[in-house]
Amino acid sequence: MFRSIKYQYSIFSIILLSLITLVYQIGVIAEETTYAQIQHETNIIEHQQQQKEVEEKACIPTKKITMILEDTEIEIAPGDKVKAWAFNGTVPGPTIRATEGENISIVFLNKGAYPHTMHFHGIHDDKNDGVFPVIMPGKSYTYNITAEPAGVLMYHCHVPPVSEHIRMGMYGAFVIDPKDKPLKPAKEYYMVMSEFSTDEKNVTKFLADYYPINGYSFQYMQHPIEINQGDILRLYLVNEGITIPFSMHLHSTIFDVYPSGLLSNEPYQAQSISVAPGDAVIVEAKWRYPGSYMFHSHGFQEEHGNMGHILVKENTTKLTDSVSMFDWQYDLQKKLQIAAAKKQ
Ligand SMILES: [Cu+2]
Repeated sequence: MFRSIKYQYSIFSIILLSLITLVYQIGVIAEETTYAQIQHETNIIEHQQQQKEVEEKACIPTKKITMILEDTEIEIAPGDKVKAWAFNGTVPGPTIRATEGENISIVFLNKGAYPHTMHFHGIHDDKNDGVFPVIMPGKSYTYNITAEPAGVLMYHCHVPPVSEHIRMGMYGAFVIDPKDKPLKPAKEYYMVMSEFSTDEKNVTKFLADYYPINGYSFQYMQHPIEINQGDILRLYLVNEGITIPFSMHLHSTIFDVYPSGLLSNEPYQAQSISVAPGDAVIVEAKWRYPGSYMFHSHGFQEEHGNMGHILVKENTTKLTDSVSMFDWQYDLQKKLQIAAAKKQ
């Protein structure tokens, strides 16, 4: 009897001990599972946070630009004015310049009477392609683009009929400096080729009345482009016309050309360079002899605004860094297009 009680007690003890062990193990497993789950969820949250930070960093614009479109009147040749749809009051609009890979935010405000957009050449998604949405009068839209590829591109309105919106003046140059490949020291200018009709009822007529460089006919005849003998003159040239190519010729030199305005292209030598509507080139030229030389597009355009002088100065010192003349050019353009127009 006593043995039986002892036996039963032993069995009971073993069962109790087993139960306690089992409960403990279940507890440990449950705790480990909960910990693993928390760890897993933490990893997901951390990953999402890192992803968000990467995306936010990629979207942070390093350059913010405001473009206000207004209906205005500008002078394009002495005594000749045209109605224009102008970015920030000028045709062409301001030249946008950025470094390759920079994130640019462009706030476009349409203060004109018609719908417009800003379309950029280059690489971007469809939200920032400037075809849709169309920006109605009084509305604004922010375009977020990355500056790529290196070279010279362009921007223009893309509301149909596009040729009319371009002829009315909605365009400009977009220069992208290479990030990791410094260019040779040069004196730098931009040249936007365009067409103007003085017939308000026939803005898109095939034969334009003026084909100016940077919006004012023959402006560089009285205000020549200057370069020292032996230094490089770098021209960022875009054709914003809607009809025929411009065949730019520089007197007394043979020059290097980056086809389509892209620095990734191998340059070649040329005596004149033909640039079709919507295309661009970068030209690098040097002069052996000091003097005053002409530049112009060959053909009909040269007698209709597309001609200027380059003054090559004698100098023994050489450029050690590139010098941008963009501000000088834009100030001259504003003075001629706006200030002169207001005087009359
Ligand atoms: Cu437009």
